[in-house]
Amino acid sequence: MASQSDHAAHFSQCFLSPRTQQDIERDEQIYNSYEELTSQLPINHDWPLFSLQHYQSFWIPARFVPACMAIQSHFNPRPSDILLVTNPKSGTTWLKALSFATLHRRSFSLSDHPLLTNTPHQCLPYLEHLFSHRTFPNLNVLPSPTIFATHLPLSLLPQSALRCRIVYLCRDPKDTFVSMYHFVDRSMGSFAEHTSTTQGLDLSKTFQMFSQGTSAFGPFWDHMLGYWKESLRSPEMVLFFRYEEMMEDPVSRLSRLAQFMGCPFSMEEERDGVVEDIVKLCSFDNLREFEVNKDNKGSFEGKLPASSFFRKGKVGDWVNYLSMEMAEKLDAITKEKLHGSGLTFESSSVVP
Ligand code: PAP
Repeated sequence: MASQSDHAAHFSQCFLSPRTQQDIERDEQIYNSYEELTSQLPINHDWPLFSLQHYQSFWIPARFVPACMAIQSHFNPRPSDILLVTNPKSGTTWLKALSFATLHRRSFSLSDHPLLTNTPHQCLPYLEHLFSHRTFPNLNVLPSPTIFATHLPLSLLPQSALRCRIVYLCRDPKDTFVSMYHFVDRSMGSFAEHTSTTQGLDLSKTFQMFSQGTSAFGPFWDHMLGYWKESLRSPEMVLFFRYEEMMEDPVSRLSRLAQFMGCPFSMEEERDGVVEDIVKLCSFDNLREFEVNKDNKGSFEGKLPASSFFRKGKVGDWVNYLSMEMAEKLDAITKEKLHGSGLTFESSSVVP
């Protein structure tokens, strides 16, 4: 069995391979050119804390646009690799934990598991972060298969990304919005000393922006549709999940995920309750109690408190925050935008 810290260290290996001064200068120049291009894009400052830039029909958080360009030109996964994709606040943390624990289930025991001491985001960092270092990561040094994660829409990924298997997780936009609202509101508190934004976040203003598609990696409908259509075209390459279905039957969804990732559970594992053990390990109530996930100080990625990724983990919590009028409006927009695609969201009932 490997030790807990082994896996989290893997990603830093991408930056360890020796580089000549020439390589470093070349990467610097390329990133400078990405920043130059970024500075010319339309910008929106309406969300507090992060500005959005309009890049190739999507609103990308400004600080990730150069990384996005770097991913487009240099992300070259192997066919064995797996890419997890989500709209922000659709259950990324959960999907990262489940897929990490499933792929590496033979390397770690439950009592000495990396998820006990690393946040799911430390175990599986975002491509947007890996490509934000002003030098290109050498992904070939990572073990095969490696799981990557991103919020980028399909149309912004390079063609090479379609060589690897993609797992897409989406969520009822009403709950996604409410989760995003709380995340930003909460982060405003954490960032208060760095910003002048200390007042509570305006629900109706942010709701309006989200509904118009002006949100991180939005419009949310185009984000979903890109992967939905690809999952219909190539179901063996794109697995499409809904948060609500995973909540309803996590055991069967996890079995499907394992099969798709190329590491199906054996009959012995099923009989021994390995699937249930992983579901339990990665459950909201369990993960949230680990000290590493209770961190309030903003040490995650140098900024965000790990605890801000664990709020309620419920389906249908929107009823506690949105008026009926707001809910109907967002449902109508979602329905209209997804019309004819076959992708729908049943109205999600509240879990108290
Ligand atoms: P990200 O896209 O910014 O990485 P993401 O993990 O998608 O964040 O969003 C956090 C949401 O997932 C939170 O939803 P809520 O605000 O409605 O509560 C969070 O509680 C939920 N979440 C985190 N971990 C789990 C889990 N293990 N099971 C179910 N939901 C979870």
